Amino acid sequence: RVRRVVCPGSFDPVTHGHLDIVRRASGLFDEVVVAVGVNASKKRLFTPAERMEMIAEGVADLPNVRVAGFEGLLTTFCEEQGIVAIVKGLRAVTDFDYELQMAQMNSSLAPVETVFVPTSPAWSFLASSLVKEVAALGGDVSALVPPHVHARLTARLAERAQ
Ligand code: COD
Repeated sequence: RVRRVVCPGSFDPVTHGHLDIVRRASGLFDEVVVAVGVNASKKRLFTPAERMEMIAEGVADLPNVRVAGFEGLLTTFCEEQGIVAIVKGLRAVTDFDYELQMAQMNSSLAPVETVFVPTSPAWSFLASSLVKEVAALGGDVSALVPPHVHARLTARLAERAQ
């Protein structure tokens, strides 16, 4: 049986922290779906299509990884796609409370496990929101995201500043 898992998130934009988790999941499981949550009510810097393109470029060398969008409940997506587990990166104990709550809620909704992968120490402080904030204030985030993401981020922030 194919072990298909999902790495879900907003990925606005994808960072080295996300890509590290996806890469490690691709080594552990047969197939990985990186699923971009499309939640219309939230304000995002990038559209779902842009976020998916940036992820696709970042995982192009991983043949067992594909990118998808999902709307609504993650567990519904898992059931539709034959996904057996949700893979989440854990940065610190502060992530744990909320992630445990979501894992338990999700397993009450559908027969899906959650697997936690500890973040690499190099990326433990990384969050898309902080990357955007620092970049918007002129800080150098080029070491925190892949070059193609950095280029798009710089361009989008320049558009916004006009
Ligand atoms: N190192 C390691 N992992 C990281 C890092 C890092 N530096 N940064 C992020 N991650 C991992 C985490 O596992 C994180 O969960 C994931 O990447 C995605 O991060 P974000 O910030 O892009 O995404 P979130 O936290 O906004 O995504 C939340 C979901 C979309 C997964 C969640 O809201 C969801 O499942 N929504 C669907 C609706 C639903 O089913 N709701 C009920 C939930 S019980």
